Amino acid sequence: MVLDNLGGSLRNALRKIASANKIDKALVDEAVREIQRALLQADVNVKLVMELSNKIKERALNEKPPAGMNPREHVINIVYQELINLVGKGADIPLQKQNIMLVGLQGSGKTTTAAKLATYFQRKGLRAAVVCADTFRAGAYDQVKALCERQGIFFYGEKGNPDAPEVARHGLEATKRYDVRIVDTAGRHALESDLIQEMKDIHAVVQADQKLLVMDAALGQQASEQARAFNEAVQITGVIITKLDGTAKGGGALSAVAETRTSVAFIGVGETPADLERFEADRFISRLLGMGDIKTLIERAQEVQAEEEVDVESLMRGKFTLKDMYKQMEAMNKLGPLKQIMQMLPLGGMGVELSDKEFAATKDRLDKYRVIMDSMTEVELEDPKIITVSRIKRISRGSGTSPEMVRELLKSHSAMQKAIKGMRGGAGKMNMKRLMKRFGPGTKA
Ligand SMILES: Nc1nc2c(ncn2[C@@H]2O[C@H](COP(=O)(O)OP(=O)(O)O)[C@@H](O)[C@H]2O)c(=O)[nH]1
Ligand SMILES: [Mg+2]
Repeated sequence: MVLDNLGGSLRNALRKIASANKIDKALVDEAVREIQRALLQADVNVKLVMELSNKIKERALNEKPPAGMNPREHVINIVYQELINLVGKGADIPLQKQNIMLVGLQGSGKTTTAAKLATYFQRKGLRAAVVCADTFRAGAYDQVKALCERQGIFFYGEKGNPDAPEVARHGLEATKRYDVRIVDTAGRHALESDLIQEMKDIHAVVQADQKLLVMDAALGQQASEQARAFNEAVQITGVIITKLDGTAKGGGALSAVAETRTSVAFIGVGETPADLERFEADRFISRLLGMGDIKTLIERAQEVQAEEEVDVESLMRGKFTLKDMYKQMEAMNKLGPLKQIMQMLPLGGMGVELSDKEFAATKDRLDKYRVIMDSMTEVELEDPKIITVSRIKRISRGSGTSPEMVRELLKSHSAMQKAIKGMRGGAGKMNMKRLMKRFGPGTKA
């Protein structure tokens, strides 16, 4: 979708954090600078950008990562959370009987949105109708008529009557039987006092439960002024940002929402009545960052990491058996479906990303190891040192692999075992991924 540029630049900043060896002030400053640049280019208001940057810096440098989250994931999570705070929680539009009034400048997408909203509520099982209270623009009535008739939506309008509040009153009477009544109003090319007065007059008649400001995503800094004016006139209860399917930047409208302390209710993502989406901050930001559902990813990463970390001291006291190694490799491979996070988080902090090929190779290797290990006795699995040349032959024959494969498995094991033994007692925990990467076959040690 839109905001492609913004998303791209933000992703770059996150990737920088993800591939950092160490999270320190210099790195956070650099990443925040990049985020700032991205947001400013997308027309997000300077003041908001500064507030966001300060919060990210402050939290990234002072907050301790929660258990199970490494410092990189922690900082990425902070950026994600603060971006969600910036766009705010979505406005709550309940599925119930209500009157909705749409306000906004001409061309912002009110009439199109009226038909979209009616369609939305009808799909949810509510009876919806549109009242055309735009008596300003010549073609307004015909546009509503065409849009609604195509969708089988009941609409009311009076061609030729210039009294907008009166048309609104008649319209409400004519649509009494409907659950959700959507009143479409006129706009002007600019904010003018007669427009504001008209909004107030219509509002006095309609007494709408929801007063939604429709704003074009292409609006830059002037979005805030508009939002303030409409908010003062009718106390808007939410914002609909339209044309987010285009090349618009969206940041102006988002800033207006933040500044007027309202929230986004829906986003328009196309010209047809189906192109309306409920706005959910976390989904919106996840999508912007191209991470699918980042929350799930971070949760999964935490789980996997917990499994990966082995207690080195107990390993040094006890034995590191072939089974232990297999378990570790299996844990590592669980990350497989989480390709997205793998792309972001370099393995074991070594700045090495696993390619598709390497993934497939690890999976292959795991499958082979499983077969080989199935052909070993319990004693051999517990203490691979006893595996002699003749045993290797037997195991390779039994598993339908080659003696080389068996030797490769044993070599990996002994390399990892040595590394573990070589660790000082104080190490506590270590990251197995790093070891796997270094000592796994097929990679240069
Ligand atoms: N691409 C796109 N076009 C939209 C969207 N919403 C409205 N439009 C177009 O914007 C133009 C103005 O819309 P309209 O509903 O007449 O605006 P109004 O003057 O506020 O009633 C029309 O050509 C619509 O088709 C949207 O979400 N995406
Ligand atoms: Mg209109």
